[in-house]
Amino acid sequence: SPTPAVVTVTGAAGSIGYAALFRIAAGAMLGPDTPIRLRLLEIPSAVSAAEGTAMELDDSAFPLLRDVEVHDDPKRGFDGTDVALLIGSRPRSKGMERGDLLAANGQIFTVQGRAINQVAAEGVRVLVVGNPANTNALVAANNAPDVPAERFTALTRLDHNRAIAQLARHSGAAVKDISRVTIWGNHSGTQYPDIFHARVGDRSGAEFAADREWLTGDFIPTVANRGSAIIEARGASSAASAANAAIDHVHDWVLGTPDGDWTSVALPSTGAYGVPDGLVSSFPVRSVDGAWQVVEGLEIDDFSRKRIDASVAELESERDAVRGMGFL
Ligand code: NAX
Repeated sequence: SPTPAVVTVTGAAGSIGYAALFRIAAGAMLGPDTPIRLRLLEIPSAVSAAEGTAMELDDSAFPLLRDVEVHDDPKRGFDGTDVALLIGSRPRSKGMERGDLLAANGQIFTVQGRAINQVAAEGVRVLVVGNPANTNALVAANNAPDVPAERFTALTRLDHNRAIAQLARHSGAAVKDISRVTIWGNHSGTQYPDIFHARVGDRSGAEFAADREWLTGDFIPTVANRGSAIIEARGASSAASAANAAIDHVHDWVLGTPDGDWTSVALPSTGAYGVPDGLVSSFPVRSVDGAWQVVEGLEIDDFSRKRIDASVAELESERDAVRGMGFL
């Protein structure tokens, strides 16, 4: 029978963790043939809550679930991990400045990057969900010098899925008939959801993009500000949709993107599309033999270029800030 995969989830007692763990244990992330060993990593004050979740995981009697451990020590939580979902991070509290937020998270992702470097499995794949996700992934990758940088990614799949949903609603096409949407840049308000290369049923996304009033007045801001709209409506931030996107991300990374399509992933740039080397920025990517490949050669017009550059500039300023604090 296939070797079990060790999956570590940080922030396991939080909302996204709770929404993700049961689906991971049910096989939604690594497929119906891969047994799962779960490692829940939390801070000490949330270990008891994580243990409650572990009890519920037991009580679900998932056939694929081999065992569940709860830890508050990253060296134990990441021991032998094949897939690490870094969901826990320090949220922005009232009166907290951006610099304080980057510093608090710089600390967390330095410690976790080092632990992954020391104890994770050889082929470890890392997905950072906790915000600021791109820059947290950059810090973790830089603190794991023995792990290839491309194994560190950040989540923009939720933005990608939101873009598909908005395009489906606007065009009347079914979600399954929409492909080749791209999120560029940072998982933040500056992200650029690009539909110029998309397929929408048998039409081209560029046809829809030609309606600039809809594109700039509705589509782009709706996708980029969707997180705030969810908080406004629910009184809590996106949880199940974020968990779903994290599962989609790892699923496609391990099992491949569908033929003829691509997805969006934030990963360390190797210079494609003029994005400075090393920045963890979102690109159009395909998963080939278990590794991400940036889709090359897409034509980027001035409209898109300006928006990609603005988001990349924000990533550079976040990088400069964490570098100034000594995390890189
Ligand atoms: P919650 O506050 O419900 O849960 C976070 C959990 O992380 C808590 O249980 C906390 O104890 C734990 N935690 C904090 N520091 C930790 C550490 N050093 N090690 C282990 N665990 C730690 O937040 P939730 O709604 O689950 O959101 C989690 C993160 O996802 C937030 O940073 C949020 O901003 C981010 N998001 C990212 C999204 C994306 O698309 N990239 C979308 C959804 C979400 O906003």
